[in-house]
Amino acid sequence: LRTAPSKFSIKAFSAPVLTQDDLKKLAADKAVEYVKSGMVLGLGTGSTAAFVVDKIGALLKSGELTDIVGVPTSKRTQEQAFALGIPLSTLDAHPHLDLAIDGADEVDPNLDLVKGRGGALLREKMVEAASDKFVVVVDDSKLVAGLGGSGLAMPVEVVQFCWNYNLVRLQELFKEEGCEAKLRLDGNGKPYVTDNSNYIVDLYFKTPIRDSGAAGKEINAFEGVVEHGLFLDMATAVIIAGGTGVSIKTK
Ligand code: ABF
Repeated sequence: LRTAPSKFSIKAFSAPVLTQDDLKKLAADKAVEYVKSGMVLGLGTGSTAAFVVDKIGALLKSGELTDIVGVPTSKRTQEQAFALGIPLSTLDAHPHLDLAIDGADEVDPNLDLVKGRGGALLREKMVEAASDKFVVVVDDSKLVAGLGGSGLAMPVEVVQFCWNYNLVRLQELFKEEGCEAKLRLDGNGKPYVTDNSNYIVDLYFKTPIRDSGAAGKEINAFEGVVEHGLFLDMATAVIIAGGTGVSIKTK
């Protein structure tokens, strides 16, 4: 009997295990395919959006993209983009954006979102609402059946003045969902202060929000509430990276 040459032997192998960061990067790379030279771009915040900003910086450096203007959604992103040499602007100078790409904390089957666990919800909402297209990049851990259903926070940005007054009102508003409202703290146990010098009240629900459209309006009707983390009817497409690959959901 002759044995087959080793180059024809069959070797058992296992598929590489993708980390959460690998998945985020896969989604980010896919989203950057939507970016074309000459665009005014909303630059998101968070670990997934940071991969997008890195990639745009690299493509500008290699010359594959030219003439890009970025509008950052946080001071963090502004610093990252500046360091990468991405030309930056503001909504004042560019009130109309071609495309925004950002992460999310929860995505429901209607492509409605919870955002803002990274603390940048106000600027994110302003920039993304001003964009023709808003592409969301997530790994599949962010998918939920109903918003507020992950057991993690739904943030509300409030003015510092009498923040506890609004915390109590918000908790009361969602008492049927078993809401617990907490002031967000920073790493030193002090109130977390947003880029806009406000505080954040995080809402934790025992059951998903029943009517997120009504909830968003009721939250914003509270004097002293600046913005909430429900991003409803805003996403054009959601790019989801999971163990089986990347999928794109559109409305
Ligand atoms: C931003 O970053 C936020 O709106 C959201 O809170 C967060 C998601 O972060 P990550 O991509 O790190 O999970 O997009």
